[in-house]
Amino acid sequence: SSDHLEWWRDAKFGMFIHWGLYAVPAGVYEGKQIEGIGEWIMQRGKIPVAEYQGYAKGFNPVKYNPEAWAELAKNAGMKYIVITAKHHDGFALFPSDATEWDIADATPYKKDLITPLAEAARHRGLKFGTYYSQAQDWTHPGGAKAGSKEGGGWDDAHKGSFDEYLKKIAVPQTREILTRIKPDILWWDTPHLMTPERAKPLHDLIALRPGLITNNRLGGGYKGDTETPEQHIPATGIEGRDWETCMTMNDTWGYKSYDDNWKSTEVILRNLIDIVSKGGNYLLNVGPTAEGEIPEPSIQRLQQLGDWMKLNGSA
Ligand code: FUL
Repeated sequence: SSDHLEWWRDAKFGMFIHWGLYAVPAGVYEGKQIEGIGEWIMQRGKIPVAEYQGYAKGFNPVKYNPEAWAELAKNAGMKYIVITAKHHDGFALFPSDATEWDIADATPYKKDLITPLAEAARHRGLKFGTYYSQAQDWTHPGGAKAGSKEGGGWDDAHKGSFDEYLKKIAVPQTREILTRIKPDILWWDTPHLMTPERAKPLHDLIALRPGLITNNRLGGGYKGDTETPEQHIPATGIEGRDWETCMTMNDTWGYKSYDDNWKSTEVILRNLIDIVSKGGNYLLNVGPTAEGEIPEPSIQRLQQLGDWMKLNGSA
């Protein structure tokens, strides 16, 4: 049954949050601006694992205010939030028993970043989702790396078995997320090296959360509930499938200090109207800083969207 999608179909508009250690270098490595999306800086800059791990010591988001983030989303007319619980750098923003490469063990901040946001969202009647990079992991041995063969990478520390990585990291962490954070949405990503056999143990965990909505990025032939066009709007929607276009407000998901290529509020609003008129959802991204602040240009745009919503009776 697809009844569990009812709230999601009504929701139309959500906030995507790409937050992680990549906000520390914020697009600059060894004094050079690294091209491309900010959360890929480790791969783009071929940063050695030990060196990248050093960013954890500089990740102390003392200005993090989950209540304010949830309030910002709510006032913009958004009905759900999806945040990176672990992106491709392998770093968990929640305390994980499967690794020391997490907020609790590797940073001066030490406290869970995910559950407080889940609570702040739910307190306001918003649904809550977690993004989880199940295949790519550029820190734990054996994790997949786009552009590298199985077991390969740019650092000897990467060597290892992908199957072992799945067993020791991806499966236990997915279980932790589903049993402790209890999200309404699980947003898989980049299914490199995934096969039906490798995807099945992850897919089987979905049963731990009745009603969980998953996307089409697990791999191994699993289609999930939703299609996920990225940075584009399908010309005529997607026939016979639920879908959600995810988009950035500038040119990066993760924070980059010098990306000022902001879309105007008008463009963002037109995208929302275009998507909703074609039957899709719009998952609009913000990339907070390492101190825990959503960039001011994003806040402004979200507030202006909220003003429009109020004028038009939708928030
Ligand atoms: C992509 C990822 O590789 C990007 O970093 C980002 O998370 C985007 C939403 O999905 O495939």
